[in-house]
Amino acid sequence: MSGAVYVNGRITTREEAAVPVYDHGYLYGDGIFEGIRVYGGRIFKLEEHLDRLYESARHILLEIPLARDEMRRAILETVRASGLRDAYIRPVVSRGPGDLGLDPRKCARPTVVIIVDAIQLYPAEAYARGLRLITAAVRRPAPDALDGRIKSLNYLNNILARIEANRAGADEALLLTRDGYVCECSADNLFVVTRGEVWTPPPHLGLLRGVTRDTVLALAREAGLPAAERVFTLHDVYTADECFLTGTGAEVGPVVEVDGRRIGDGRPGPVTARLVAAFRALAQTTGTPVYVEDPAAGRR
Ligand code: PXG
Repeated sequence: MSGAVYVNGRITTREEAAVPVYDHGYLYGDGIFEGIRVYGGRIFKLEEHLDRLYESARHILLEIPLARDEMRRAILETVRASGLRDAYIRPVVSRGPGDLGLDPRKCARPTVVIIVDAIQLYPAEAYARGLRLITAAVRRPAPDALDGRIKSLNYLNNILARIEANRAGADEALLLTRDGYVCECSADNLFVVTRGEVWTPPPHLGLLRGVTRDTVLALAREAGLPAAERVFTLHDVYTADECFLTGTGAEVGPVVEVDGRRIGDGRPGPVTARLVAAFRALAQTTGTPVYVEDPAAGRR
């Protein structure tokens, strides 16, 4: 058995875990999720991921049937049940089983799933040589269509972009806003480094405000680098000294080519390398410990 899965209060195996086909998460993508990493038995940025989970729920008027403390406890219990010290955690809260109409009022109780499994790492070779991106023809939805800050179960836009990248033989797709500004990648945020300044687009453009993104902005500032949210175009990407992407799965990944243009000298850059090292150090040394007695449960 690999991993453990919590479904509505019961922890089971990957093989046995199931949700009803009438769940509106399945029928309509009506729900939200998170992607969290466990490094060396510690959950990285758990509180930030919980913040975003509850904010996404609030936006879509989904009442998570667990209070935040209960959700935190359920996540910890599921990781413990998996026995894994390095893992990927996927909490998913969907509208729950309803009927075939999309009206969420038919769904009596949201479904809560927490998947804990081994992490599928990107090949180390991709980090050493750097990633190649293409700009997708498909655009990120405008925030007044579907705000990218909701980490929703509607990933078709991202998947269409990813298919474009796959068909072009690229590692990832870069998506623009309706107005042509750089937004984010299919499952990662994007940064450029130009003349020592670190830029990433602001969340109101309709991107997911990545936990890794916010962490890297803070690490850059701690390292004394000017780091800012800026609205910019592909011109700024093509002419950047360095480019990298950030995400829970990818961590900090150097980008060396975008739309056939070599970025900088075509190799992972020094600022990126510093941020990769700073991020790894933080991920290995901080986080919520999983395998210690829960202080609340410890009172006898
Ligand atoms: N933008 C989008 C659209 C995302 O889905 C990020 C940015 C980065 O956010 P974090 O908080 O992870 O720094 C994501 C990340 C995966 C995976 O397996 C990641 C995401 C979604 C699905 C899978 O890496 N989201």
